Amino acid sequence: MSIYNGKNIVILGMGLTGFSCLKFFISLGIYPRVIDCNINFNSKIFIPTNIECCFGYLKKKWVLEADLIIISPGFNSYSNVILEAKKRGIEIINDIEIFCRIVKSNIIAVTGTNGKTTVVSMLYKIMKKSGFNVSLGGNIGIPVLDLLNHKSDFYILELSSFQLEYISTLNFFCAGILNISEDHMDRYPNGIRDYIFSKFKIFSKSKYCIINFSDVYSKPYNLFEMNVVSFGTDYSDYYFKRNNKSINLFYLNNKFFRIKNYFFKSITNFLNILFVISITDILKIPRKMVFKILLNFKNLPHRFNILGNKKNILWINDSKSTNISSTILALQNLSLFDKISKIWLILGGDGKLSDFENLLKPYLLKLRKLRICCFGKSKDVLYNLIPNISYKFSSLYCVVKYITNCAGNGDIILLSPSCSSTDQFLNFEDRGNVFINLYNKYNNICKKNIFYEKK
Ligand code: UMA
Repeated sequence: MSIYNGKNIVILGMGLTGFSCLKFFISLGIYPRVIDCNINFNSKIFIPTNIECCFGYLKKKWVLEADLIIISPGFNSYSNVILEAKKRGIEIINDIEIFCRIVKSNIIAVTGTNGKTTVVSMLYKIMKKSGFNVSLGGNIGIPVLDLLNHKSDFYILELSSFQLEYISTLNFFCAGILNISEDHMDRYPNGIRDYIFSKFKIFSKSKYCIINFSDVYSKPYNLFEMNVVSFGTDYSDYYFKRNNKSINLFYLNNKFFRIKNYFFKSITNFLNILFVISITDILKIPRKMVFKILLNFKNLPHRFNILGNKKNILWINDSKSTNISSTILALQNLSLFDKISKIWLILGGDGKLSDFENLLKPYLLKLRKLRICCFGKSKDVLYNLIPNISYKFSSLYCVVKYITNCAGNGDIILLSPSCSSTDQFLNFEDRGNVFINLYNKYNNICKKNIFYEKK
């Protein structure tokens, strides 16, 4: 008998998370109810016929008569029904909480606004190559309950703020926040404080807490109660210094590595590297092995990927930039490039109620070089930031068509939209793939178009 037997359980959302939770309960002989609000929900055939389902709306009665609610990260915690369930004291948890209750192995948990998928992927690769029995899952796209099939000594979990909201069994071996900046403000009506609060939960009872000292929002007030390993500025345990041709990495003021010619053309990546090394040092993985893997680590797709330099115009796909800070980082990265003529910055999508005023402030001085092309749901807000250098379009297709007519020698075309993609695309990958196809098309690169083009 498990602690879940005999309970009236309802699963909210039947995406990746919901399905893995349903599989888990069925394996225990428990048959929860499931709800998905999508009217066009088309995965019903994958749900066993003895499961009670509600599709198209959030059936309040089922939610409020449940003993246990299993919530998917896409559900808004501030919806009336969820608030009412909380008021009535109904237990609400998620797949990560179920996982943490079961697993006794060491968990390395990583959160942050930007870069989490990259660092967990780096860490996983290094640990695997070093002979650790390790699994990777979470927000990266692998629901954690699916990891239970592969018994591991270490689990690396990428966690979003939405996932952290509903975990109470937090007892990680190592927890880290890469960075925090404004994102998902449509889900946090009380503003960034709630978002930060949810991220800070990751440190509760963690044996090692990896903290970014160069990031204002990432430092918890109770630092002195934690076993902190810091990275970032030169007041940190791990930091880097840049000179003309190389980057030097330091640990406790001792230089331990010199990176020549910036093998990662991105400032963010140096912080990511330090974050990873702070954990591999705890695990006592030889640094030689760590660097061997890091030096060969290819940027994940859609993250500041240079597509090519055709007709002396550089195309960069940074479709994963779904928030302001990520686009600011992309613009900062451009400072590593010599002799730029114009930067054609492509912004647009669903702005998630972000305050875009913050986006371009640091770049006001360099505006002569900047041209902004906006599309999608937030195009008007984005256009109005600096109308005299901005252009509006209905779609990414129209944006690229326009830019290719105007761009010239030494220009950079940067897709770094600052918005989520779901108003016009399936996800950021879909948006990035459309951009890649357009790059191929306008440069007469004959690659088989495996992705469709949106016009
Ligand atoms: N749904 C409702 N009502 C709602 C919201 C959603 O019924 O109010 C339904 C949808 O119709 C859909 C299902 O719920 O059928 C989708 O659930 P979901 O949005 O929670 O998504 P999952 O498929 O379960 O994927 C989730 C994460 N999604 C989100 O956080 C939005 C995935 O992260 C994650 O990979 C997966 O769990 C496995 O852990 C994606 C993401 O966009 C990559 N994350 C955000 C980010 O990185 O910025 C946080």
